[in-house]
Amino acid sequence: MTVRSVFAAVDIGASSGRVILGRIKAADLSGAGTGVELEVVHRFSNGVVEIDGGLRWDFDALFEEVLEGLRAASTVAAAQGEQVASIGIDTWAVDYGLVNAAGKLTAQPFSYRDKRSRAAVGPVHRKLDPARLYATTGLQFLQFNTIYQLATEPALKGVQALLIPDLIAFLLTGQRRTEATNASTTGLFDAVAGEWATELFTALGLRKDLFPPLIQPGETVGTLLPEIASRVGLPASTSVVAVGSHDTASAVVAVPAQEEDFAYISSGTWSLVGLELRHPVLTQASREANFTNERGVDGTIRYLRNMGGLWLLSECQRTWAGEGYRRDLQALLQDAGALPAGGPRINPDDSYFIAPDNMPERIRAAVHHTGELLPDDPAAITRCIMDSLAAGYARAISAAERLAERTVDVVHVVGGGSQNQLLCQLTADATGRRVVAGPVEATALGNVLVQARAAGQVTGGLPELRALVAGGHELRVFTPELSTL
Ligand code: ADP
Ligand code: LRH
Repeated sequence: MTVRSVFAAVDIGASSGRVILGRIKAADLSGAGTGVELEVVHRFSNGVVEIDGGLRWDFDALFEEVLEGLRAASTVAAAQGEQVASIGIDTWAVDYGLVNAAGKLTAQPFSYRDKRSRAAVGPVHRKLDPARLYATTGLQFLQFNTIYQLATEPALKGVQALLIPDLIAFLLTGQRRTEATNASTTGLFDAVAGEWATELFTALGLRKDLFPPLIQPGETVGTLLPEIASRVGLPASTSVVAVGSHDTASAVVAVPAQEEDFAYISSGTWSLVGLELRHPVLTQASREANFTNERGVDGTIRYLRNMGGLWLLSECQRTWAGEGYRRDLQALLQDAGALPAGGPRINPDDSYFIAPDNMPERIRAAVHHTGELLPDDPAAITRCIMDSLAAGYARAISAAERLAERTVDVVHVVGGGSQNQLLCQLTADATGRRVVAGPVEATALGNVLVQARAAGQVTGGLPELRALVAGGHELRVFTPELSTL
């Protein structure tokens, strides 16, 4: 009997993580894939925690969840006569852990939400002019880009920096690599050459081997360490395959676009809003508009803006729950949708909203600052967030079209936020474009597809991978409402 090969995707976002088994559905035994089936085998929550006076990730706890998820994947696969062929890992970008020569993590990794990197921006820019940084890296300025975080480290001697997915892969396999799509978010990566920008390391006095060598999506990182294999119940020959380890890179792989020119919004804690290009746009106008040129799978460029996202809402929900407010998300969105259009707005990208706590008050204060009033009412605050996000998306998509000299008439929304019908409709209204929402689990799908292609179960480039997603998942279409155009 042939044992069917399936793929384990470890996908950890800033708000939650999951381990998912992905199966490629084939038309017949020899036929090409016709779709991807996902089965969530383990879910866990994530969030920043205060440790040793800083906002960090509880990485040790996350790694235990990864092991539990892989154990579940092995059990579920075995029960169905299947074998986990490989494991792919993706998480949020930018953050890293420091690992010493003995392979031990020196501390729990800082979160990009910790304020320490803000003070490092000035000193970094005194060594490297921001215009030169952009011309090389094409990276949007964000105060928490890895380059600024590294400048706060008291000691980098004798340690290596591993981005979060690379750190997980290292603990599973003992192999140290830096996956290229995530490397492109560090501020130390050359957007044109697709290599480390070694001159930037020199200018900042950083060792050139501070990060391990690059690896491309689809290449094998290594096989499981024997002690890990026995803990999770998988053969030690199981490989960890590099995927678009930046979650946004994996999500963009699974945007179910059928047309060549499309915009996407990867909607979760953040909103990643932009286009897929063949070449970076490194112009002064692009820098001024704060667009990023992150690397995508297959050498593509994710030309996008990292904008405020559903963090604004989830933080409000956390505050309201603490105050005893009990309406669930769907009811809250319904109340917000019933309010009239044209209410007050905030700039969701303001760095004022990066830190946690007191979000409803901060949003109200930001509105008051513009001379308007926002009542202390969850529905009104939710509506303000939704209107502000939709207006921001419309601005970003128009700017991307202008800067990249492209035109799009469809906007794909993927990720957890694709379930937010109010936001999808407001986005259609604000952009004047058709919005196609789904799939929710685009990131895990992109992760699985890159593994499946590496294993030869699917073939082709991104259009072929996307066709598998478009054919097999329920998508919802929102058309602009004329009254609000
Ligand atoms: P991340 O990967 O950044 O952790 P996700 O892609 O998982 O984020 O998206 C999480 C967000 O999706 C939540 O903050 C929430 O606002 C939104 N969301 C999740 N489920 C639903 C739902 N059923 N309806 C509307 N919005 C939802
Ligand atoms: C989304 C994301 C985004 C980054 C941010 C730090 O999860 O990876 O693309 O900019 O987190």
